[in-house]
Amino acid sequence: MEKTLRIALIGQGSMGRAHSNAYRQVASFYDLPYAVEQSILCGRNPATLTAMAQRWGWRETAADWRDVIARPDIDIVDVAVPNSLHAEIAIAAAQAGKIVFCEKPLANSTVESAAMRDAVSNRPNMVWFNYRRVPAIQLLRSMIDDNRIGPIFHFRAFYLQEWGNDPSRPPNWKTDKAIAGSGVLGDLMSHSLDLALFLNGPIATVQALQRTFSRGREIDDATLVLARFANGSVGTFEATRYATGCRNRNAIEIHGENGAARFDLEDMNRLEFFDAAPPREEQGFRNLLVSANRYWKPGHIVGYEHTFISALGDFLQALADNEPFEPDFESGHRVQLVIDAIARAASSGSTVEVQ
Ligand code: SOE
Repeated sequence: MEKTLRIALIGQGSMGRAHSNAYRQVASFYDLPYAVEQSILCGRNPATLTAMAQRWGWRETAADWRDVIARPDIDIVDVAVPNSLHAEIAIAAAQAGKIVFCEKPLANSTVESAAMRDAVSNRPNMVWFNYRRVPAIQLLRSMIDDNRIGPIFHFRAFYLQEWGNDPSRPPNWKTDKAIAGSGVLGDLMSHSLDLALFLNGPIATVQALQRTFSRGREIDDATLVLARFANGSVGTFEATRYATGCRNRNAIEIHGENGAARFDLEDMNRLEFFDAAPPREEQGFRNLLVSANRYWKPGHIVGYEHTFISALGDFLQALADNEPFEPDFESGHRVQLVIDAIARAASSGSTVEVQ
């Protein structure tokens, strides 16, 4: 029998839109024993809240998240507000017995992320590291599992945006350290770190350099990291909002004994793969068009929004099957431990072990 899961989304920003779209679309692409009901959209800007609720299919609006969490007719609380509010809302939602979703980075400190992880320990939960659900990343993961690339020598990730240097852009909470916790380290590099842990396993130590280019800001506009993975491979990570010309260049490159792979979100339906097996003269990178058959016919490409639909759909499928799901708050906490080590490495100038 189909059960209805009633959602409350806390947050009316761009992630609120991406999540709303996923709630609207998921039943069209996944056969689930659940109906998803978009019950309440909660936000603090009354001037735009009603219009957003109407446009994205929310039944009701609310101004105070505490009222929403207290309601017995809500099953899932989705936290998509600025980072400094994640812990309080997510923990309260878990204590109220809800299923909890939270945007990334999970928290602004490892103390918060550990408390969040503990609070949801007996509740289904998810952190929206949506890029794990890019079909090319899923293919890459299965190729790594099949030993097509490893043993891995190098893991290289860069997440490059340019808007930090745009004077016409109004200041927002992402550049306010008290709210965002960090700059590109939490906002952009958290994605690269989650992909690194997903694809190449735990990170043992880090060295780091951070730079603030804009006068008056306290957050890192650029973060660079040298990492040693537990499996013996080495990693380099770069995240910046000052990469002139790069809109959203979230890329990874991996080199191993058996092959290599390259991925760039700006061309997200492609995975470049190099197979080291053939004779050297016949070797070369192949550019694979990767498509997700769940959505359309082969070769009919997908976009950014599908990564959120897939995260939600896979979560609901795991819930129905009583299977574990990742990325969960534990995954978010593990990323937070690396973020914390990077921040300490940058301020001390020394090599720091990841806890
Ligand atoms: C920042 O510009 C941002 O929106 C991040 O917050 C998202 O996590 C990333 O996916 C795209 O860029």
